[in-house]
Amino acid sequence: MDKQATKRMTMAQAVITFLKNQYVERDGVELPFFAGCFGIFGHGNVAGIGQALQQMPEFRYYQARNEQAMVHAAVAYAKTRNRMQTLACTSSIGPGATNMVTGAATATINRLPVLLLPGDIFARRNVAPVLQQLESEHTQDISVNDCFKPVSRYWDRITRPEQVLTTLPEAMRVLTSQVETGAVTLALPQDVQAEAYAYPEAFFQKRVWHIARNRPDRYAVEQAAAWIRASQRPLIIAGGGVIYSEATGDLQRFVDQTGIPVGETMAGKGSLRFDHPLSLGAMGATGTFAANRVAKDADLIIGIGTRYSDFTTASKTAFQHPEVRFININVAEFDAFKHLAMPLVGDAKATLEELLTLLDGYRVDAGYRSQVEQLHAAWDAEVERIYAIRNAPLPSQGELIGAVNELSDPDAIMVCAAGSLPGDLHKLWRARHPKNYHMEYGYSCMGYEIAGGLGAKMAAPDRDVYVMVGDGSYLMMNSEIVTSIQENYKLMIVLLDNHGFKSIGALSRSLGQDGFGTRYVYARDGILPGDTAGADVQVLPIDLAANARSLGAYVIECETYTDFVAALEAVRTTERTSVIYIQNDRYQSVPGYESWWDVQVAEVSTIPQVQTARTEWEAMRAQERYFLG
Ligand SMILES: Cc1ncc(C[n+]2csc(CCOP(=O)(O)OP(=O)(O)O)c2C)c(N)n1
Ligand SMILES: [Mg+2]
Repeated sequence: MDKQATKRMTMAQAVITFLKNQYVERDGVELPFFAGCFGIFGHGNVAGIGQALQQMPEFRYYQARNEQAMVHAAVAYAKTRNRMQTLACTSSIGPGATNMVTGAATATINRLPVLLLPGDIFARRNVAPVLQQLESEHTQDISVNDCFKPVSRYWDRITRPEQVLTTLPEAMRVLTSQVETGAVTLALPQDVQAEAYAYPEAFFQKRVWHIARNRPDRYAVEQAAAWIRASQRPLIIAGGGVIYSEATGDLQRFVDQTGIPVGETMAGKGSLRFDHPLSLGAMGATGTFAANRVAKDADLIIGIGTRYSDFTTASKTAFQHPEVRFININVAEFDAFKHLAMPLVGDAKATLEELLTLLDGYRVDAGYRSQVEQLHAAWDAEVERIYAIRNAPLPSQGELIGAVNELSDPDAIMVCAAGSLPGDLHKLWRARHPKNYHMEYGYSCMGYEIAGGLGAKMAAPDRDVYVMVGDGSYLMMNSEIVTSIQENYKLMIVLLDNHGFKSIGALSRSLGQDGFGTRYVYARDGILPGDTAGADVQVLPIDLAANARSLGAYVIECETYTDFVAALEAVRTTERTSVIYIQNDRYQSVPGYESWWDVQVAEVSTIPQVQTARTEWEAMRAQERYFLG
């Protein structure tokens, strides 16, 4: 190719042509990085990116219903593909753009790559203020797109067409970086999108971004091996990094050789099969008694690919051994150093390999191992007990989770994000492969579920995708049912209606606040009734099943557990997105297991229950620790 040759095209055409030619490679497997572009057109992108997409149908365009939802779908796509592939998202200016801000935060907090291309106001300014423009009295160099800055890992505004020559490579560096990845936002002024420039043709040649497996410092690995050999009660905490690094096979080898047990975070669940005898299941505030008991007395925590959220550490109360110390295997130095750990800054797979060779001959003490195996078995029996509850008249969430787990194909993906479901699923879901449990719990964003289900199904069309969603989340965002039907991606949506917020209701009661503002009922005398009102309330005339049907879904309404089981059988063979609607009990809960989550209670209050809750909170608060090595 003549390196000097140029081609005149619009900035938008240059962006799409470039994206189409970006590939990634890891372990010899090469993939196109972008699976296409989601979008909703308006005056801010229709004549720019919209025109380019129309002209280049080989870069697939997907028409979404809501900009936030399309970013969630792209996030879920990237999660399902272990960050090796994603989609771009194009929006108009103004509300179309700001609708993506929540999606950007979801991506960045979960460290999942998405490329956002919001339209922006005219760079040439003479026609300002344009429709939907936020005006400022002190500068013309601002637009609503500046809102993306804190929620993006890379942010840029393209005010001249040639700027993409330096910006797009930076965007790719960040998106494919296992450390820095998240939302990349390129604000594209609507006039500049349509301006032509003579771009060097070399810019558009196929480019393959190698995804490195960085290795940790040798001294640190040797120290870590020595720490492991010296420990009596080591525990691995497996986070999302194990799965994204595709290190689950290495983790199992490590566990089999050393006998060190594993607890799993929300993002890390599925790192080790649920039935491995050294699997302790979920770790932390939404954890199992098995993981939480072992964590409490562990003298060494080996965190792999975890950022130690408060749910994982039970707000720093999970680890009570007076001399507990940490080894953190993480691609990100930032996470590797948390809790003043021995930092193994590197890829999980590469690091586990190195560490394992240094642990030749090491095994945990037989007494410890047998204690772990007993806890594993006791936990399994607890799951069995909860799966077998048959609550009446309304079924319990635990038994419904059991039915979905047992009646779904073992290769399926279950998607969830917010409400009381994540805590129950973290404990109860029996993960049979690393993609079985798809939980967005970095941002726990209500509304992610159905949109995320679409992204997961697009990324894994051969797998069944089950979306588990509460009525609150369903009401917040059900729009992508329509997109799933338009694109023929069948979702199996399990809609659990408990007339409001079961999760925040229970939290509210635990704080002495009677579930105030968490029930979907009419106000009485201008006040929304709480839980002490019991059944003495006027319910709202809402029909969510009819709502789903109106969007084109095939809907099965259930009343009993038996109906639910029959519905799960029936949706296996339906042709399009199907919704199983069932009401469940607001009060029948899966218990917590010897853990805690810090939500600060009012220090002074006129309500006695709040004062009691405050006393309990103070006792738990006193158990929070600093880990100082
Ligand atoms: C966008 C967003 N807003 C608010 C919250 C806080 N929040 C967490 S769970 C929840 C209620 C969810 O209700 P529903 O989906 O019906 O699930 P349930 O709690 O009933 O299981 C709320 C409001 C959130 N996580 N996300
Ligand atoms: Mg609900």
